[in-house]
Amino acid sequence: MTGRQDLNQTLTQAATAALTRTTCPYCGVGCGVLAGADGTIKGDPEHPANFGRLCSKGAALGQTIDLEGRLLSPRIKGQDATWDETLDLMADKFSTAIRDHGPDSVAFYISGQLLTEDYYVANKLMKGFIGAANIDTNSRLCMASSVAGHKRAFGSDTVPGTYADLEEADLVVLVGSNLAWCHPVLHQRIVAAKAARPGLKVVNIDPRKTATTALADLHLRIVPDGDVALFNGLLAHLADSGQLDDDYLAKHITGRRPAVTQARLGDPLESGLTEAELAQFYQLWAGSQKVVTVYSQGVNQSQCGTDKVNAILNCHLATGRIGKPGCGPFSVTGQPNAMGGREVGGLSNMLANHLDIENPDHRASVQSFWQSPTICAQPGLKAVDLFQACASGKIKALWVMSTNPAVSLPDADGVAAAIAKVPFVAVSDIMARTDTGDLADVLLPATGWGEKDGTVTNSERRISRQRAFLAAPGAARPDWKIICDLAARMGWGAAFDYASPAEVFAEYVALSAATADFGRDLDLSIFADVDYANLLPTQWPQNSKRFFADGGFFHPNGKGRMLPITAPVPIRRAGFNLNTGRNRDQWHTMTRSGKAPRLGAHLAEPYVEIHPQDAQALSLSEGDLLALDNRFGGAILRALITDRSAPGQLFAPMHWTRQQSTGGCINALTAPVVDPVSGQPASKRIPVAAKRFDAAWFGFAAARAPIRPMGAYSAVARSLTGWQGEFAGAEPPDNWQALAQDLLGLAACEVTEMQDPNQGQTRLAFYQDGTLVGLFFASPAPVSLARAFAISLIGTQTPPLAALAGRSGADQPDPGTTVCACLNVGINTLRAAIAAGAATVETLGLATCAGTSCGSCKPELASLITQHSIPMAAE
Ligand SMILES: Nc1nc2c(c(=O)[nH]1)N[C@H]1C(S)=C(S)[C@@H](COP(=O)(O)OP(=O)(O)OC[C@H]3O[C@@H](n4cnc5c(=O)[nH]c(N)nc54)[C@H](O)[C@@H]3O)O[C@H]1N2
Ligand SMILES: Nc1nc2c(c(=O)[nH]1)N[C@H]1C(S)=C(S)[C@@H](COP(=O)(O)OP(=O)(O)OC[C@H]3O[C@@H](n4cnc5c(=O)[nH]c(N)nc54)[C@H](O)[C@@H]3O)O[C@H]1N2
Ligand code: SF4
Ligand SMILES: [Mo]
Repeated sequence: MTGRQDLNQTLTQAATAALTRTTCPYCGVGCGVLAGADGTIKGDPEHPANFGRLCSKGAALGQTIDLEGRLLSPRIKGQDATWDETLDLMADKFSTAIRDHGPDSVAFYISGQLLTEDYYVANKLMKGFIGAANIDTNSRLCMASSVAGHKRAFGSDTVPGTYADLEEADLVVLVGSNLAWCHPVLHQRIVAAKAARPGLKVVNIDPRKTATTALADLHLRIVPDGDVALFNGLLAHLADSGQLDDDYLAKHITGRRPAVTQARLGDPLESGLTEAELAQFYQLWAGSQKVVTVYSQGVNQSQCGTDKVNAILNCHLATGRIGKPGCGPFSVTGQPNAMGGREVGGLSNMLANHLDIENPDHRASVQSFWQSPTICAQPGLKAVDLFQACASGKIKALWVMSTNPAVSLPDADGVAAAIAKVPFVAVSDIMARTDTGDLADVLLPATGWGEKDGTVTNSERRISRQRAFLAAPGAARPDWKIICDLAARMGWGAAFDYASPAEVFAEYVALSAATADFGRDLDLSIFADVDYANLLPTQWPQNSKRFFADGGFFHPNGKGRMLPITAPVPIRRAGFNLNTGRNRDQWHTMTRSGKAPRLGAHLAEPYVEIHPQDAQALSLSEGDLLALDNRFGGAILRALITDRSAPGQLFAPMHWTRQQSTGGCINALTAPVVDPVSGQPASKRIPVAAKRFDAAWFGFAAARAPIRPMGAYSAVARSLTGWQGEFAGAEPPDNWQALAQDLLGLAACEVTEMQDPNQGQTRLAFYQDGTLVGLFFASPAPVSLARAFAISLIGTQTPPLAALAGRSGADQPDPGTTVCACLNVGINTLRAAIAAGAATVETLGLATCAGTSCGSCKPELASLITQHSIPMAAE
């Protein structure tokens, strides 16, 4: 660990020895974690989300809390500055823009990774004091369609489900969700429930086979956006076969007739499924009293995302399968505080505490509670429009907090250019270098996970505490504090004079009490006078209360609404469709998870899955690179030839940025096309052209010091001994040694070079004082090499001949690419154990220990056993 150890010497022995009860900062499952300043991380056995379990990302948190790469001081134009200088400058820029161009000329773009307290004050500052609503969040890219769908059906953004419902259900339908990789602990809860009660059936609806598919009794490989046709078909079937709940419908629901009529007009075969598959699904659904439909980005991130949500909700409303144990639609949230951000009103079309901007009574009530000089009168710009307003010069001052839009928004290169055009840009982050931070005038160092205090709300409306167990490093401040410090300089100190996040939370709870007369779902009375320091994970409105089992919807008439939904016209066009999503062991733009070598070891390179037929048509072999492009931009990715997606369908992860790669940033290709209702970008359906990248050479490097991404194709990652990198170029360099030294940042060192003229291979070993500090292998074909072995030599005194052999001796078998990240078990070790007779995940675990810690790799162990090839970009 860099720096942190020195810092911690100042902490008392007792403080470092004790474990702090906190919450994981990654996904919306919201697992309880016991954490120590020495990097100890354990699952909290008492947390009701995980009961002690953690996934690979949670388990590796201890590897991400070092200070390497951290932003430790405010910076103005790249120079360290004091907080006073920085905040004065910011206040001046924001106040001047507001004075000269009006409150709509400034914007905040924030994040579902902020804590509720940070989110609450950011929203209060923009909507109540600046007086505009140009505050949007990355939840626009994530949950907006669910929010809009809930509001249309329920009259409020209410998630009625609980995790226990998944265990109690007869049927769990996973739509557009790779739960095994993205909500692993929730997935494991279903796995355990299914093992205990094999009658529990699982259906997976996804155009692609994923790790989640392994659990499913039925995989429905629909065409992209085939969801509406499918759920409309289901509704029509349920209606036609007399399976609707007439009593529930009569008492609690409006819109039955038009919804059913519209559903009957659709053609379920447009889902891309066969009659037999449809019949099987309908029968399972109709025959299961307890059905939970879990849905995620395959639903939300679509041009018809909100309609998909309502097509699903229609089926649950029509059958009364909602709000009862084991029943309900369940939109699982992505980020740790996606739900909390929605609660405080962090989106540009919400006010605060689930109140509406458009409602004058709501506005007046919030303004009077805040005693604010103004209140926004209309919704602000949604994320994609907000960055277009940056490009057009309308936004004069922009503040980005805890998100990386230059990577994660569609048309990422266009967004980067738009940010660069804004006259004044401030970025709050924990890291010194991000693709967005690189474009900022001012960088504000925030305290990160483990250093900050506050609350988060998980997918099942459970509010848990994040607690600090590390001192704030350098000059870093908590986000809520930075926001309040700026508000004070803009003249609103009294309204932002909080001594602690506990005071912010208390105000948030008090606002919900003050606006209780509006009868919204968000009732936080259970948190009034709560002991914040010792707050236990608690669901609102009451731990056991259920929404909607007996009606009680939030439309003015108290009823829920079914909506007539029309399936989109199927698009048939030439060329490839690029689908995007996530990897098991990386988190978004990798600023944190990318620091953990054992996480990087799972999939160390940006890759694209392509069907064997398409690969053949493009003359692609395993290990080749594929160049994608369209009118927005281009990407170069390692081809992973697999039948997981259908021909014509490609899949690439969203994680790689310009910091770790050239050519890996996938959103360079995404069109800024959004769902018209929610404004959520359609990140899963990108038309691209694809062709083989004609590389003159491929390279692999391992080094002790950071490796720089450069050239036509490169991808760098942390390794167990330092760094590793993959490269390719269209032209061979004049001088391999100079190129390698440049890539590896090595000036003074001894070099050994080996040439294999027959195969055109070049191998270089770099030494400093007899220690191997860098290895570089280049070849005209994809480099075939035991990478884990090469990496293991860095930092040792291995002589050049052995180091450049490129494979291990018989006494040191090469473990191969990591599959089990927790216990560092490689693919070769697993294959050997399988060859020796390990025929189940359990016996493989006994033989190799793989899968016996967090269990996130179990689906891959199973697929290795069933002879499926494993998704390794580079083995
Ligand atoms: N490991 C890991 N876990 C994470 C995250 C992470 O970065 N890494 N991020 C978190 C966040 S913020 C989020 S939002 C969640 C996202 O969690 P998920 O939504 O589960 O993840 P994705 O991989 O984005 O997309 C899920 C699936 O949607 C499918 N899909 C694409 N198009 C369609 C379609 O038209 N219909 C259907 N039915 N499916 C389709 C894709 O093939 C993909 O398998 O994960 C959270 N958890
Ligand atoms: N193509 C494609 N694009 C997508 C998606 C997809 O599926 N496909 N998914 C979308 C979704 S669902 C999401 S949620 C987004 C996520 O996209 P982003 O939000 O852009 O991704 P992150 O890497 O999580 O960015 C968080 C940033 O906050 C910083 N940070 C961490 N902790 C703190 C803190 O405590 N305070 C501050 N101030 N900063 C902190 C991190 O270093 C990092 O730079 O991506 C979206 N983009
Ligand atoms: S499932 Fe994994 S990433 Fe999600 S909260 Fe739990 S430990 Fe963290
Ligand atoms: Mo997300």
